[in-house]
Amino acid sequence: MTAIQWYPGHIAKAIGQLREQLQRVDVVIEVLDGRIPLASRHPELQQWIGEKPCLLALNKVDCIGAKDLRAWQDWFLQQGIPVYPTQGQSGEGVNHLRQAALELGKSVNERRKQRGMRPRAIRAVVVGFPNVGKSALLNRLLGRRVVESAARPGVTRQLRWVRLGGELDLLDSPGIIPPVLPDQQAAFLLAICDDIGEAAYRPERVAAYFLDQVRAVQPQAEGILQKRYGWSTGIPSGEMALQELAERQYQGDPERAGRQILNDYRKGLLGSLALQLPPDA
Ligand SMILES: Nc1nc2c(ncn2[C@@H]2O[C@H](COP(=O)(O)OP(=O)(O)OP(=O)(O)O)[C@@H](O)[C@H]2O)c(=O)[nH]1
Ligand SMILES: [Mg+2]
Repeated sequence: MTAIQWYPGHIAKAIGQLREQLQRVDVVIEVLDGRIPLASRHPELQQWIGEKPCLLALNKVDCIGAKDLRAWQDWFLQQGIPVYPTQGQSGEGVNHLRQAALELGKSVNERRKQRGMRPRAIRAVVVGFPNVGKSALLNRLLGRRVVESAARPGVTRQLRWVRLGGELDLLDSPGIIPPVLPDQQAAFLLAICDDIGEAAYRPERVAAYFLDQVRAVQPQAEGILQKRYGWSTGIPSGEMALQELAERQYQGDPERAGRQILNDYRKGLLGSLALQLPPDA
């Protein structure tokens, strides 16, 4: 069984540049995929950031249920981490995030004032795993479409400062991911959510994992899946369900069946389904 690993060259390069730029920023905005908040949190980022103020944007929250969102907000609060639910597409929650970033960066200008210097724009970097919606959020924070944002991982390839002469300067950065993914369950979740390149996995295996995961964390959604894919009740595993669907509708090709299911989920056609719940929920 081959493990899921994905570490394209542009990411290795981006990490070096990002760590350099981190010295120059006032505030770090880490963007998480709201469907899989823990699997999409970069394990080394906190260490790189050091004492810099950091806030979390829990993005794509339109893709999860209201109850699960509340549970995540409570959980992060318990950890003492400020978290801001956002929707990069509609812009929902972005004003709160902007205010929080400005508030966290405020001390910069207080210090400058004491030294008789003029205030400058607060510098914030938007970081996170690939395809979690960093560029979409950045465009929303700025109020216009400045950087490219599209539905596949690896769209942003270069770090780019966007200065509009206002109170906030923003640095867009390519999605980053650790060189190895030791937690393969998390790697499967990243694959389901299209947060790593599709060359790194077999869609049929990832789709089968998805079906098992939905059954484990969102059992109420099983009826929706059965209806949509014509399954009878009691198919014991995601793999068998996928095989059955492949034979019935895809000329025995589980890869095509798997792709269909993953696309349906990513487009929200299966409903709002978080795939990770807070550890104690
Ligand atoms: N449903 C939903 N989709 C979103 C949201 N925010 C962004 N997207 C979509 O997610 C996809 C990825 O968005 P990008 O802004 O390119 O993500 P990124 O993190 O910059 O990706 P890379 O540059 O590849 O690392 C796009 O199709 C966006 O429209 C959101 O809140 N909800
Ligand atoms: Mg981007």
